[in-house]
Amino acid sequence: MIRGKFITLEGGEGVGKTTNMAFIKDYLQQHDISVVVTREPGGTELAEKIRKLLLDNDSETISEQAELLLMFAARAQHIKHVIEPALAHGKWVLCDRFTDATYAYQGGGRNMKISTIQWLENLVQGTLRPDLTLLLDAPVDIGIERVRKRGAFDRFESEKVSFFENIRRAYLLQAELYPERIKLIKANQPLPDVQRAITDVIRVLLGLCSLNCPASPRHGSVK
Ligand code: Z5A
Repeated sequence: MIRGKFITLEGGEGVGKTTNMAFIKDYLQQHDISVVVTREPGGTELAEKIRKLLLDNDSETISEQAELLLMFAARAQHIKHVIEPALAHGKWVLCDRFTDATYAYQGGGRNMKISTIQWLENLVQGTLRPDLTLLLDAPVDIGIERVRKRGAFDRFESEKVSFFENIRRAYLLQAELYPERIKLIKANQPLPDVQRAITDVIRVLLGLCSLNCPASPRHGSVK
């Protein structure tokens, strides 16, 4: 059995991750790929309970260390019960956020030590890393405005603008560190253009296009 591919979607608030998950799933299915769609924190019964603890606004103050450990506790469960079994059965896994979000939110946003995050990443994931990460990037004010229209804010969404600026910077640094894996998609363009840029990247992973025929320059969105 050929192992499946692991694709993650990343980015700050309101950049369009949820919107584009459905699009990518449909695109892969059109190419006869069996896809498991999931998210972090979450993806299993226990991990979804941890998600609720992390996002709820009304619980006691969660310390930065507890937040980091809860993220990885949920991830350990998710990997063991959903991600690894699916990949081992040849399915592709499409996940809304993964460990790059930890580097961005807990590292960039909460100032947790990167070496601690790396240590936990190695402990919990072993050698598991995404095959492809699509990083949807837009200026912070655009994402916040989109989320604001939606109404009630969760615990993360209630943070100050500087928190989100730090997260964006941390995400862009991840993209610089791992250019082979993380592909930057400009998310502040009309949705059809975002989706064309996403398709261009996924076509390479599908082997429909070689690395020598990247996205056409008019999209200007693929590193
Ligand atoms: N978190 C963490 O701290 N550490 C970790 O390790 C992990 C996560 C894994 C989970 O929330 C929270 O957990 C998250 C980080 C933290 N922080 N927060 N908040 P989440 O996964 O639900 O993340 P989110 O950022 O809150 O999701 P979101 O607000 O739903 O954003 P989105 O999924 O990227 O956007 P969307 O719902 O697809 O789109 C937002 C709106 O914009 C919607 O009305 C769309 O129709 C519209 N949209 C989308 N694209 C476009 C374009 N191109 N043009 C115009 N309008 C658009």
